[in-house]
Amino acid sequence: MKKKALYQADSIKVLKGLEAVRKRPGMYIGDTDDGTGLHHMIYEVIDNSIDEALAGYCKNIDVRLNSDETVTIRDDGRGIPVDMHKGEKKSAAEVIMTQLHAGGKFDHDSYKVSGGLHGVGVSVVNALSEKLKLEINRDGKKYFIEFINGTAKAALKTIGKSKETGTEITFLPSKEIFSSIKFNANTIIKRIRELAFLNKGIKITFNDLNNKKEKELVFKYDGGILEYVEFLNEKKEKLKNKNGNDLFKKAVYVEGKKESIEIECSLKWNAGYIEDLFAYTNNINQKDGGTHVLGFRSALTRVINKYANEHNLLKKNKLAITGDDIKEGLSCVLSIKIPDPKFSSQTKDKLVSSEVRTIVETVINEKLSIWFDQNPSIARIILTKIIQAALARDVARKARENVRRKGALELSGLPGKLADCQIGKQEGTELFIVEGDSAGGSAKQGRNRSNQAVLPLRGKILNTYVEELNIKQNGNKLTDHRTKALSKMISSNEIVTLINALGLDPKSQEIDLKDLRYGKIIIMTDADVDGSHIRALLLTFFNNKPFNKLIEHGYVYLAQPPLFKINKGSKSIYIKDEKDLENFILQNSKDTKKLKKGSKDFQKFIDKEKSQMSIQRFKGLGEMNPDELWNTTLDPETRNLLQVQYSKDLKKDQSLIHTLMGNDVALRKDFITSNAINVKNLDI
Ligand code: 0RA
Repeated sequence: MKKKALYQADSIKVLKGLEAVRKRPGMYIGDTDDGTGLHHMIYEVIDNSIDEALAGYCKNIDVRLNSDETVTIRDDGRGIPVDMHKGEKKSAAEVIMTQLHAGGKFDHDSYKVSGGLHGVGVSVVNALSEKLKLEINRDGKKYFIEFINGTAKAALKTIGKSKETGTEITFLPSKEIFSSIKFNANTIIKRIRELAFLNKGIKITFNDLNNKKEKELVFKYDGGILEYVEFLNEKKEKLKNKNGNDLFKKAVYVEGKKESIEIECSLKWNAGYIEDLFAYTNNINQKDGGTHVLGFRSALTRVINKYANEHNLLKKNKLAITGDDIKEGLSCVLSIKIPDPKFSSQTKDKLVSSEVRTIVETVINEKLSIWFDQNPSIARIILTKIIQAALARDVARKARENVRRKGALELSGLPGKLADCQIGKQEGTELFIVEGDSAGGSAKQGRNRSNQAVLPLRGKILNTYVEELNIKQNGNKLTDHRTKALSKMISSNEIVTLINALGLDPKSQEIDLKDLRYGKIIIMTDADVDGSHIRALLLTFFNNKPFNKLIEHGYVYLAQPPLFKINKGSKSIYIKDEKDLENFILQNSKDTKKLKKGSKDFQKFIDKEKSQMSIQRFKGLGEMNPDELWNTTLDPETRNLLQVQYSKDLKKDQSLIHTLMGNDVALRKDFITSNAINVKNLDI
């Protein structure tokens, strides 16, 4: 292509670019109806001056609202370049003001960190201005160029001499674009103050010529974000030291740079409970945080926990400090500057650049650790506040869990419904785990309400036996086994209800015996095969970790409800099982013949005596009336409890449980066949 053709092609591109901006201004500058876009016009120009300042060439920025609806932004930077652009026959200044994203072409030695909310450049401001005047002081001269709706009225010209350097832009926002062009001074002041905090040392002044009463406002903070944190804390109640003075003479301030990411962070705690955290990337606030905030939080939590551990501050409280504890009363400003940030959306409300997280975490971790080590007396007071928060949270959590547990038990449609006892402590209280609702009903009525609780379970509970894994194959055998058993247990509503009733946490790996709500856990099932099965299932559950601790410490018992009732005149005698019945018959018969137990004659004799007596065989606990149940099974004075204990041969115990409850059916069949000889009465 020839030079001329190239020039025309470029001109067309330029026109198209600014046309696109005017067609969809919202996409470039923000909402044109609610004022955000209008104010971004000012911020876009200021951001360019800030970039000049960050590059080290500018110290002062002046912002002025004029009485003719225009606004002027002036800086003492290098001034926008004025040299003729080769090929285009236009000054660099004109190109910068009329081409989208042209700024970078003329400035290779620094990256733009501010770049405005939309990072679009001053050309967008020009495109959306009815009128824009640009004055440049550079190379000893004063230059001038004026634009109408984005198009230069004439080429850049020299209008005088100048000893200074800098840029001054005055613009009138287009009434065709914006619903209103009235600026809000307070909105601008807020942003200017924020920028002054975020960029230490830069002086930004504000003048509103529409408000005669208001004098010039000057914002300059040599302490930068440290002063920002002090400002945030001004009206808050101070955290005090021993002498009653503000604990922090100065907020904590740390900074560092790693892999072209600059990180600055300042923070201090006040006496309140609210967190005030402001995160910025390239001077833009992320109200939804992002990777920089995540990195900061993990570093802070790590530093605080490390300090607490190194100074033995947690031991006696048995606590872990969480991020939530640290947050209380924390005011913090986190500001990073990074070449090419990635945000989750156009509005830049959340930073997503993933590399930022670890870099921020590393820098903050290192610098904050040093600060804590160098300020032990302040650190101790901060830690005291945080540990108090952790303690309060722990108490609140326990209370909440209590309420939740109670609520679940009282309101739930879960199969088991606990009838609790009145005494609220472990000592002297008992929980009866009862099979079925009818037995549960008798037990609830017959018990001593003050110290005996009843939890009826409906039918067979889940078999929670989990096969032992092969030890040699799997190094993680123990943990695997535990998680499997635990998830199996938690999958059953009945079992979760039981665990809750015991006062324990179904998901916990360890049991604190102090949490246990009852001193005795008594399994009370019918004296038939179903009852035995349910008892076996319950014991299988109690044999699982961590609940086996309850067996080991002797908390688990078996009730011994009678199987027979013999009416003798007006008296009733209760008899536990078949064997006791035989003994009873033998003792009470007038016939004192010596017969060999198990012989045919012996059996005949027993059967004869039985038929002469009034014997009732209980088919279940539900058949007993509440009084009978109290007298035979519940009353501590007369009942006979069996304590569940492991034998001396733990391996043998576990192998028996494996045989009875495991997956190996053949093994179980063998066991039953070889033990069947001992079974005389099978009630099916
Ligand atoms: C492009 C290149 C250079 C400076 C600027 C733009 C610049 C733009 C604005 C807008 C408002 N104030 C500004 N100040 C500077 C670098 C110039 C050089 O290398 O000398």
